[in-house]
Amino acid sequence: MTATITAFERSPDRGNGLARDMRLRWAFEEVGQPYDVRLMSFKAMKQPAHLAIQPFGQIPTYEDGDIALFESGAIVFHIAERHKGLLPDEANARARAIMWMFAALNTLEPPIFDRSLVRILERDKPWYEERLAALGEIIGKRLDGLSSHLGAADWLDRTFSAGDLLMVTVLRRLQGSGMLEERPNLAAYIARAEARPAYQRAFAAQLAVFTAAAG
Ligand code: GTB
Repeated sequence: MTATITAFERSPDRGNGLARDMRLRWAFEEVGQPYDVRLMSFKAMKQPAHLAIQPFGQIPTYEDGDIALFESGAIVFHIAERHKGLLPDEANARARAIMWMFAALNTLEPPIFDRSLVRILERDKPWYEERLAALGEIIGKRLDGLSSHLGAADWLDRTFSAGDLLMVTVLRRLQGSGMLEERPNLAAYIARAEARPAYQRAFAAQLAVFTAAAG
């Protein structure tokens, strides 16, 4: 059976691959599994049928036979557990890959996502500059830790894993901020991931949705 995911019918990021369905699309491509996509309007995302699967009225979701999931990290993990290609077989290496999945979503993503929200929602507030600077400082420290760990390696723990996949989708939100350029090994890490054929296919698929909607 082919899994179905949900995605924005018209992504506010204009096909830049920043919406979180990109993580699922990329994971499916890495493990060589087909997937279907149900495109959703903002209105449909808040209707009972979708809320029954995603209680917060968001995308993405995943449905396959008798299982329905939300939370992009949980879904990537589910895909990675069911198919080879995103988690090592060796137990310790697998645990470390899962650790990096959590690091991406728990340690890096919160301040990076907050920064995006502040830039969109709080630009006219008196605290805007101060808040942005404070978040920039927190993010900088996290990036420094990540950059030191990565060093000259290609991936966070020897071979590409779901940890890298999630980390790169989180870091891409900082493109254009200057923070990645200040840490060239992180910029190169993202470029290396974006050059993967699976990434390219996933990116093209989500961009095609935006292009068709913009028509
Ligand atoms: N923790 C959840 C997960 O990882 O699945 C978060 C899901 C989530 O934030 N979904 C967003 C959503 O549905 C889309 S991805 N938002 C609509 C709503 O809450 O009503 C986040 C996102 C949105 C927009 C951009 N963008 O424009 O660049 C990027 C990412």
